[in-house]
Amino acid sequence: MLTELEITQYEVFGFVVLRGFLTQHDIDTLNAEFDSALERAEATMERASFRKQLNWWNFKPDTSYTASLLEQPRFLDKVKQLLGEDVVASFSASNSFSGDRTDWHPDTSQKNWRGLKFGIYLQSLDGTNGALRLIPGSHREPMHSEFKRIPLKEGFAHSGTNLQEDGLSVDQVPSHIAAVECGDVLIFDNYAWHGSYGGGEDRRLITMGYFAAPKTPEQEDSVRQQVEAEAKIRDVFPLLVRDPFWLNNPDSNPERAKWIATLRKYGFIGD
Ligand SMILES: O=C(O)CCC(=O)C(=O)O
Repeated sequence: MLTELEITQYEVFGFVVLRGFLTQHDIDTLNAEFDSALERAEATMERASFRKQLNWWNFKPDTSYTASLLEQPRFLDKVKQLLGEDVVASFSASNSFSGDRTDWHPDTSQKNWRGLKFGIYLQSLDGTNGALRLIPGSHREPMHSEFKRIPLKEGFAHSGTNLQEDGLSVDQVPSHIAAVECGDVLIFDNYAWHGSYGGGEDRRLITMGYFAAPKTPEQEDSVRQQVEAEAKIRDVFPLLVRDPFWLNNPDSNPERAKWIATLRKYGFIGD
């Protein structure tokens, strides 16, 4: 379980780092599955943009351990502490970055959305080689929207940025550098602005996305808009797919069955 201090950090800063969270078995298995899926991704698509990013979802049989983290209580219990009991797991993704930067962006600016992401880097990182940078407090207004006033030099998938040739480059923006050892796990709010700088070849990141099940019409709208956002990003990254292997739920996991029903209801999964 998260401590009171960890919950407070997440609430106030918009992120928290859990140190030494993974076992060596986790790290070895995640890397082995990553190797096999990376080969498929390299054969399927080009690395996108200056990020030189490959991005796929872990719902095929050869990444089943990675996907199973979504359901493991050591992750899920924490999500429930932060978002409430009724949550939905939306994706388990892997990223290989070979660019030296990721532009500043939040995962969403969609109003009435409540969601978070786990970030698992499969190597130790600091400010010199691509650790995630976050702007503390940018998950909340007014900072979240105020940040859009800053002219930025680089942009990729997020439309809400003020892109200008002479804007700030990633490393010129004041931020917290979330240095990690392999085995640490980050949790960050989907509204938090983040980026990275200094990365090398094949910098590996596994992410897991969860959101609070919508309770009001406004929240339902925001979830539907997220479906549209997901479809747009899939145009760039065609391997962001919920494979039938995961949807078939062979072990009849009750949490997964509930998530799939909600994902289907809002249109994340077609018929
Ligand atoms: O590590 C990076 O370069 C960026 C990761 C990121 O933007 C994300 O997971 O949303």
